[in-house]
Amino acid sequence: MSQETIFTKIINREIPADIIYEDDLALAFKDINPQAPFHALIIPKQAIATINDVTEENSHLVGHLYVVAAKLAKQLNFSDDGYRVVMNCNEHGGQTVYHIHLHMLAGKEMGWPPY
Ligand code: IU
Repeated sequence: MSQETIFTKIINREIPADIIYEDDLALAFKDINPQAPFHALIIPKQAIATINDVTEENSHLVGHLYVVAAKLAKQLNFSDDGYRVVMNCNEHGGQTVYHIHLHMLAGKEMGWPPY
């Protein structure tokens, strides 16, 4: 399942976002409701609705999101202190936008468990 969401509009520059990274496969932008001093979303340009829709064919896109996270962490100097990446799935996971996105949170020590 892949439907157009507000993230497709961000990819197509139809609505504004604070974009911090882009390549052929992915885009990263600041979350409008940050939950940490640094909170960005890293998304594939191809719309994949949820983790349930990840397949052998599109899994390289998911792996690529982590490559982007590692690049951003290096660029922004979060690599050593650490950071959190998380992807929510469906209602119990807390997903609200049905275009997969890796939350990248940094700039403070996180708690665990996350509820
Ligand atoms: P979730 O894992 O699906 O709940 O995350 C959706 C995130 O998208 C959430 O943190 C929102 O603040 C964020 N977001 C955004 O950055 N820009 C938007 O236009 C919309 C949601 I709608």
